[in-house]
Amino acid sequence: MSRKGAYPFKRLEFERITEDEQRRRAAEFETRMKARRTVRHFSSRAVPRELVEAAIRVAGRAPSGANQQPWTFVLVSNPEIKRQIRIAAEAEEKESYERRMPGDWLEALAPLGTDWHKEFLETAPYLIVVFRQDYGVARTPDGSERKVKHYYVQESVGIACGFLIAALHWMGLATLTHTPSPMGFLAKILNRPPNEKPYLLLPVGYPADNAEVPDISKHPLEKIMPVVD
Ligand code: IYR
Repeated sequence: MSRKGAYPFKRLEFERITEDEQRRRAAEFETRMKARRTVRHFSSRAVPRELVEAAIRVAGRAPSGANQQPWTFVLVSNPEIKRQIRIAAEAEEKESYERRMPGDWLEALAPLGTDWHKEFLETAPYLIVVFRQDYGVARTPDGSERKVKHYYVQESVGIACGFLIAALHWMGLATLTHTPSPMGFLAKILNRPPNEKPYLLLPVGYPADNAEVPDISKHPLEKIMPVVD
């Protein structure tokens, strides 16, 4: 039976491990992931670029709707571009904090101590600016461009960002999930095509020596996992 345009299928490679090894890995991963914190105070200490590239390769392995991989990870280390991003982000954030955000939003954020100052956008050695591709662009044989519908874009890019953040943490790097609002300026500064919309701005680096984080907790399993046996 042949299906039009179908991929050839191959045997799944699946590593079988003992239950002891599964438990060991579960505990190791959980211990490491429990230690992940969003960091807002970065050191300017350089990060080997190969580490960030490895993490982005991992993100690019994420599952996506129809395997369309509707993401672009722009890697920024150029100080002048980081500066432009900081200036534009702070202008938007200042407006948001002082005028746009309703009282209940400001109240929800107050315990975290955030404000419109975004020094980390210049201090962190790398910014990964994640774009979602709302549609693809294919070239037709006559050389013109055709829009290709993408499916489950938000979900796919969200999953890829989860992979990215976990990979960076696993390799000993700190991240901040930053969403300056609105973020249209990122597409302009980074010269992205019209099918790409900013999704997440991820400063990457080492925490500053004196970095502090709010003493928050996460919901226990019982609260997030109702069981249906
Ligand atoms: N984008 C703003 C506000 C902000 C919003 C939420 I929801 C947060 O969890 C944290 C901050 C900022 O980055 O400050």
